[in-house]
Amino acid sequence: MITLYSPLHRDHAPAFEIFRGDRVPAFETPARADIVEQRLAARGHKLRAAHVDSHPVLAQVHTKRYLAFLEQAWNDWVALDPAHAGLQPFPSVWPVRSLRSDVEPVNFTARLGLYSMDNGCPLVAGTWGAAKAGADAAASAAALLLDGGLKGGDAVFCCTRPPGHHAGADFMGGYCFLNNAAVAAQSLVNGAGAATAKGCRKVALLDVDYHHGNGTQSIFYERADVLFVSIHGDPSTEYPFYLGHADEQGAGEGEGFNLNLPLPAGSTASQWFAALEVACERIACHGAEALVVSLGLDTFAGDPISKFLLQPDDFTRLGERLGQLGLPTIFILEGGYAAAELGVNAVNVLEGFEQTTVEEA
Ligand code: OKP
Ligand code: ZN
Repeated sequence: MITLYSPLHRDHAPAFEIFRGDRVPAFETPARADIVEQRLAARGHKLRAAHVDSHPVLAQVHTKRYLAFLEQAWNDWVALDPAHAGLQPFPSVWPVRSLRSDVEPVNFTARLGLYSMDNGCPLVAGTWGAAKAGADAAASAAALLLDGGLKGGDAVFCCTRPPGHHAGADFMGGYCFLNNAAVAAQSLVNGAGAATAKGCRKVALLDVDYHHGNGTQSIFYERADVLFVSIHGDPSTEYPFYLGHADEQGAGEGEGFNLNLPLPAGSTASQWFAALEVACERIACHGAEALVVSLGLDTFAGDPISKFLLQPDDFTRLGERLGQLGLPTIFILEGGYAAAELGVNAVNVLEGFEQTTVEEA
């Protein structure tokens, strides 16, 4: 399987995050992508660099003012005081109900709050570069599938971080800055790549991260061309708390094109695979010409911040089931914080997928 990778991810290396009011080492670390990369290399998978600039697609899935803020955020922060170069900015004020979000303040921390859903996105000098490299990989993955004629079973894996699925059109959140899965889906619709490569009329986006992909859901909520399906921890008790319930089914033209399958914290592999069956049936019904998978591996039983009970073999089984859909597929790395096991678990999904499609060909 083609894997897209850039070492720029390492420049996003926050020293700490805020957890229970305290500073703790960041869970979302460069080691994550490096461990996946090492496992890929050990299994003989080849790495490639992205070849498409995601800028035009980013402007379709994110707002202009959010992109402008994010690209300049570190410079603005350090311009306030040279001592800021050694500090991670965090928001401390947010425009919740009754406050205005249409007027962008001048104050840096107020702007950071305007463009954040939580305090879970530590910013460093290399954040924009790492996030942009992830978006470029997503756009490139779509171009590769389109250039290949959207053949069933063709797949590209984006071995990128930070993750993206919590990032909405105009906000960061939950370690996410740019929504890579949305960039991939939108690129497939656009028909990037060769002049002859027509875009997809229908795309399915499956999010298997433990945490609901609120950003991705919200970006496509009123669209029928991109079906969003997610299996995740029940937001009544699990992050991101304020989205991801089963009654969110889409709106306007998108009515019926959003499917949330929340499961209680502590759910077993058999419960999880029952939900996957429902997800796959919905995706098959959609008549999608391509699939984007937000591949979070934090459903693993050993994950330090999540509460599902999947084992390494279950990830192979996940890949096999996705392979049976017979669709050209983009896998995008999202969460997964048991770093030592992340390589095996991620590559198990990819190899499960490849085995299945090879047998069917
Ligand atoms: C990201 B992904 C705030 C920390 C909040 C929430 C978990 C984010 C998970 N101090 N962290 O979906 O794996
Ligand atoms: Zn997650």
